Amino acid sequence: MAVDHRRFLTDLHKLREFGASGVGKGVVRPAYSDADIAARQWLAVRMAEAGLTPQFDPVGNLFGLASGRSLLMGSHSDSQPEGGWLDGALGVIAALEIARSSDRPISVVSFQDEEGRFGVTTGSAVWSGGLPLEKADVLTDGAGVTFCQARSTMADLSQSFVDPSQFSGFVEMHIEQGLSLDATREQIGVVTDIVGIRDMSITYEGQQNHAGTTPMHLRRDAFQALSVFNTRLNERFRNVVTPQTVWTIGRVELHPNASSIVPGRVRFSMQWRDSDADRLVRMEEIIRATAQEIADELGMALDYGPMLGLEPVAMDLTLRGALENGAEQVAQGKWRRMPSGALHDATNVSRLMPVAMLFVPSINGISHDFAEDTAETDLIAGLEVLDRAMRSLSS
Ligand code: HGY
Ligand code: MN
Ligand code: MN
Repeated sequence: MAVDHRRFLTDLHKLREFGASGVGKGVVRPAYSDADIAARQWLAVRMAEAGLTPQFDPVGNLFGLASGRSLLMGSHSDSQPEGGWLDGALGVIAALEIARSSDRPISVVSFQDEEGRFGVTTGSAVWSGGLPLEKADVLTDGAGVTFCQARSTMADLSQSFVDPSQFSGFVEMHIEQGLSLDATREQIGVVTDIVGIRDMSITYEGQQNHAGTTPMHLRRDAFQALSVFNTRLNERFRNVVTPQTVWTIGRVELHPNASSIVPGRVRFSMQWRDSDADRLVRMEEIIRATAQEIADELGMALDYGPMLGLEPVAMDLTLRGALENGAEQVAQGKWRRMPSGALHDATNVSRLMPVAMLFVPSINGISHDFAEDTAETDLIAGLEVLDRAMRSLSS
């Protein structure tokens, strides 16, 4: 049976209704929010209608299982706090459409908390054995809710994890979330490898005090510590990084966050990514040394949260070859091989089985923003590539 473009697009738009932000096509569907859980329940019904057996695992990863040995396809359906409608959702709905139309058994998955409300790709990290459940359970979100508390709000969770040995491999379709394909008007990217990441929180504790009466030279101002840290880190990284290396302080909690109080405490996220595992280690050494130096200079107590991370991984050559053949048939002269600078569940799944990934363009390279979008013709081209690849694998 051929893939049904209309049914695929209709389901993609239907999934967007869960947590639709009201701004453009954006969604607000963080892991374990009411919108996320409702979307997963809707997906479970769609899986059952496709002849798959839906199963929620103990952390809320949703599998739609084909009987017997199958190829697993999918991605995630949770979003960033301000997310786009395609990040993750595209891979899940494309997988559903392939499962409905393919002659070979295809299972579908929507992993939980890929966007890292609690960790880094938490649901697939736990399922793949990369993150023990007891360690995941004590991770907290920005508001102090634990992963254990959040997952216990989901009903219908199975007591056991899905056995990965029933799957022969994993294929994930995703938007690129960068500028490469859009800039050159190419339609398809076949992923060669996915970068590695480290992520942890850093806390400086100084002395909270009155902003009018505390002389500058006596202050132990936590915001000043963060400010100096950021500037010095950027200088120190210069000799170590490449143009592809990235690092981000994306969340800052300043306490008590009031204009007439010298801030006594700051907790902030420190994340860095690179395709070279050794460089990730070197960067960590610089971060820790710089943070300690500033703590000593400014009289701050320094504390670190748990270090989370994923190593860089290469895609499986056989599955990748099938995607390349599909790309050549659907988008001749308009596709390329490329690395992924964003993280994906495929990194975790590669611990268990061969994995491969396919990208379609992101308009203006924008993602993790309500403005994220992709041309409909490119969404369909991606689905067609997947379909051709699956057919060539079964023959
Ligand atoms: O952050 C990432 O790369 C992914 O979108 N969670
Ligand atoms: Mn994603
Ligand atoms: Mn994302």
